[in-house]
Amino acid sequence: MAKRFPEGFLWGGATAANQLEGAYREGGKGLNIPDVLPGGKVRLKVITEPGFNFEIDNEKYTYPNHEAIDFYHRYKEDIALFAEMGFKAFRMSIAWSRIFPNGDETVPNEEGLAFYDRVFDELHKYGIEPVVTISHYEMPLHLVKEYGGWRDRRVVEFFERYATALFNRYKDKVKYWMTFNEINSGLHMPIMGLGFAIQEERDRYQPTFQAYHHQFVASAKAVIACHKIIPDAKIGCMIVYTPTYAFDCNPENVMYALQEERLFNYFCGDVQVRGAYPAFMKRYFKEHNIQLEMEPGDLELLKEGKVDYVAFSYYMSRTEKKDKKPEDVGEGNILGGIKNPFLKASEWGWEIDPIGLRVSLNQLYDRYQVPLFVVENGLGAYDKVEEDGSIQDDYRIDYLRSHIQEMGEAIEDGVELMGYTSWGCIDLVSASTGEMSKRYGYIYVDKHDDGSGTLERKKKKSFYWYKDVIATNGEKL
Ligand code: BGP
Repeated sequence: MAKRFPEGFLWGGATAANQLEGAYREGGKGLNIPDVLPGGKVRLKVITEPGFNFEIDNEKYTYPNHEAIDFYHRYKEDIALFAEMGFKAFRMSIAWSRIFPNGDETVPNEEGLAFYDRVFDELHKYGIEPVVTISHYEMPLHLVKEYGGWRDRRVVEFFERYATALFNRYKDKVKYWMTFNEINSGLHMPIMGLGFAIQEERDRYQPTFQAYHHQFVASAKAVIACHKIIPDAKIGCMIVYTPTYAFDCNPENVMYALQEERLFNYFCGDVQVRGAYPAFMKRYFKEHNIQLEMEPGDLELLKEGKVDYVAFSYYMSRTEKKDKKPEDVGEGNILGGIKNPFLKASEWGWEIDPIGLRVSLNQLYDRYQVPLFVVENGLGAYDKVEEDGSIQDDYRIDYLRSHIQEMGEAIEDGVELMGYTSWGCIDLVSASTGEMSKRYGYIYVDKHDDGSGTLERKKKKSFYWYKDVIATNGEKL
């Protein structure tokens, strides 16, 4: 039995500029990180392992996100489809390199700003609230090459300028903001989150946490600017949350799981929500010989720039034990967790755990006591277009239904939940594979891994299902 979702609950879908816009050299846009990340098997290696050098090698690799699904030219058609499903909210990101093509300019690119004006206007035409991520894995490439990404303190100022330009321009159009997408993912994928490619394993310590400090200061400055420029806006942090279970009741494993959970799930959120470094990081910094360089006033800024809500993505849980062997690790468990015998996994090995979403919502709310927003969740799957043109994605409906049910339970538990924007509401390029065939959408896009396809949009079975879910405010699942 579905639970009643609150009035005004923000049902919708989520996307990111670099995964759907395409038009990667149009409108004055500069190159950014995903523009040079190849698609295919090599992608996961490039984003997680040391040694990537950010040089484009068009001969050797494919770059499906250069055209992506061409939202840049087709946003009107796509937004009309979102409106048909009854979306109340649409999560999207702004490509930093459309606004500041190199990242270190002082004057924003008018063509880039105008593009997002058109998108916001189109959304508002249908009463859809834009929910905007300021930076979703797409730092301008120039900042990466010239400054070493977030390792360089000067980037804080560039980001502040960028965020402030957005607040000033869109203050009447956007009331929901997020600073950095999945900020904690930089611990595993520094290229995507922190804008630098680690060259050796040891870079995962001093440079990584220095880069994090800069991001925290930048986030705090953006929060302060947002509150000043748009007093009725809400601005959140955004983390990838994977509740971490101990494999068994052996206290060694319980402690290990707790440590992993604190570092991955809570370190970033604690700084952004509570406005201070958590006590447990002191020991971690000491043990890994990390000495953060701070400027006077940084700690006060963190305190002042606390976020209004916690947004998070939820795809899977993680199971840990202290002395794990390589063969214990589940295939596709990108965070290195071990296989959970109680769970089935997606075709990419992501373990499906709807109750884990209820656990996450309760844990986050217990810890922070601020409104929560599920801004990503969904099933990546291969879809088949039947001869009659239909796409019967019952597996996706099952996944989403069970997760929405658990959200209802969490609301009953007392959690304050603002909304739900499922990931990839329209098929788009996958972040981890760089390909099209890992699909999440309610809307199918005729585009394939080799770049072929008409880009035609088709409604899947889940399109009609989600439309009913929204129309009944989550009553009919
Ligand atoms: C999150 C990212 C998204 C997204 C999603 C699904 O980590 O914020 O950008 O793509 O995961 O991941 P994937 O595309 O790798 O299946």
